[in-house]
Amino acid sequence: SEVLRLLEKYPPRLPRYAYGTAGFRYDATVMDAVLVRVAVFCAWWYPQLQAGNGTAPETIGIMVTASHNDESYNGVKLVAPNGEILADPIVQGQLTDWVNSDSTESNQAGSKHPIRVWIEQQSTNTKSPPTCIIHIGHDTRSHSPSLTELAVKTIRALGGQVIHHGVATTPLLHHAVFHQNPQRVPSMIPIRPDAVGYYQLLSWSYLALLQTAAAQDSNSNTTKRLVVDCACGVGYPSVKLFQSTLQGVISPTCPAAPTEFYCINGPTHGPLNENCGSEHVQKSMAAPQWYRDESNSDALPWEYCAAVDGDADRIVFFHKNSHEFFLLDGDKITVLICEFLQAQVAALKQACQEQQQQGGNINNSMGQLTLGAVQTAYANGASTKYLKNILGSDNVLIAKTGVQHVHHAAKSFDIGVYFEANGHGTVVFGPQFYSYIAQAEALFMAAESPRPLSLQRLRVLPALINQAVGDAVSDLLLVDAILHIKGWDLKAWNQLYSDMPSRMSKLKVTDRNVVKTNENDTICLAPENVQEELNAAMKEWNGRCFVRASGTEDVVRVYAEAETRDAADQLSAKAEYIVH
Ligand code: NG1
Ligand code: ZN
Repeated sequence: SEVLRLLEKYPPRLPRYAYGTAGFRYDATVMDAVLVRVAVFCAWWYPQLQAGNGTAPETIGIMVTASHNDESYNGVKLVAPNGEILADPIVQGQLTDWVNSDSTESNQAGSKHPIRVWIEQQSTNTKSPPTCIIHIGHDTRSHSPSLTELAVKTIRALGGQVIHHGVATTPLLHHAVFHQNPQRVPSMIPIRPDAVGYYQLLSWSYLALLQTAAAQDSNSNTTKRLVVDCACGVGYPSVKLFQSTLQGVISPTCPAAPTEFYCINGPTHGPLNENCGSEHVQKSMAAPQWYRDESNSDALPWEYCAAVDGDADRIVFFHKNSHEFFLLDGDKITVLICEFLQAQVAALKQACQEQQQQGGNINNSMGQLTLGAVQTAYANGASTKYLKNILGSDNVLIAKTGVQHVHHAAKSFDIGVYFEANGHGTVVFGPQFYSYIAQAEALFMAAESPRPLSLQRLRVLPALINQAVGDAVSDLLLVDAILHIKGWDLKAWNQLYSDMPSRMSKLKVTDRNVVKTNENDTICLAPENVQEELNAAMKEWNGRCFVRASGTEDVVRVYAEAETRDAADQLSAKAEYIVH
């Protein structure tokens, strides 16, 4: 069969492929075998996902990208049927097992891999209905189209249908899978599971949120310029498409947005993620190179800037002028969003109580909404302290590195805010949130009272925020709208708390996988004695440090923070020495 031929033509090129922090990610030259096998796996897995209750079929997604890594890498991320990152360890294990099975031959015991047996049983009759429906997209790397084509060919050879999004951001692909099931978010209008639906949803919800600021003050009719560094990747066309959709939505009744997004570093301007993009800005604490017109880079207004990564699922903000640079990372974004949400939830609660009192109808059946934040061990200690202060320490969790883990933990709250320090994050809303909002709506509607601003804001957030996955464009708009509502610039936001001095470094070691950590990366379990030595170092410099093997690069990462720059640097050096 065609599929067996593809498996033979693209044999595994590594002794073993490991499922990393966000799927498989390797040098692009060894990824062809992975794409063919991932595609087979999706076609095999798909029929097991169907509920069989007559509802619209679920779909899954394959995203070809190596995110923040340099151009030489490529990778594949899988979108689960609920639109989120594939997080099921059993499925990840099955997939890894299949990718590494030498699928052209029987194993020693003479039994074939069950997926190979399944392939052989597939009839060549590929007439309707399709055996599976799979969304596919890819980033702007030079090898992404051909790797994607391998997956497309494989799926079609198995009688599957491909919904091809071409060059897409990772969050757009998640949007498509998430909204394929129209019941996922309560919405008055159907949301299209494609790029058109994605940019429309962002446009109208962004404007709706901004409008709640106009109701507050009227002296805000000057346009701000927000420079968006797009890492020389797909974020560039994405922000531009958003802008053109936004222009189409603006009408006489709907005023123009107060911010102009000025994109720099598009796909043809320079090397992907090199000296630019969110990873560069966050890890080197420096403004990006401007590839278009370097000599003139001082001409750019660097006061209000953001940087996204190579597949536009992460974002950080920064400010630069002649004498200072400061970074607003994922931790600062978490704090900004949590403060905003907490204020809106409190205001809505009060407004509902007042409305009930006026109507002489006090009932407490609306309950309480829990607001929580999830971070990883890389979160700056000052941000964790600040969040615990405002949300209560039980509502701040530390999860294992990787959005699949952080996202899952955030779902334990009615409103769960999560960001990794590198800017990868979003907000998730649970069923209790939607029922609370519906009850509040009913309350004000019955009394024929106008909806309070807090309600107008909270009800639009689930549309603006991509609840499937971290989304740089959605986060960009959310942060901009919150700052606008608050009347803040980056300086005011940055002053919420001061980061503790920290240092993050990468170590090349012979085998990074000998470093094993506990369930949230904070304790090193192997090699023996490492944690003991780290404990002694932390005591000596009165700081915090941890080490872990990267799941996306061939390095061990070392993180250290302490009260002073000097202590953080020394603690970092000591930790590096310990794991070396
Ligand atoms: P690794 O390489 O496993 O540390 C990096 C990021 C993660 C996550 C993934 C996926 C850091 C320290 N690590 O993982 O937070 O974003 O990439 O892109 O930033
Ligand atoms: Zn990314």
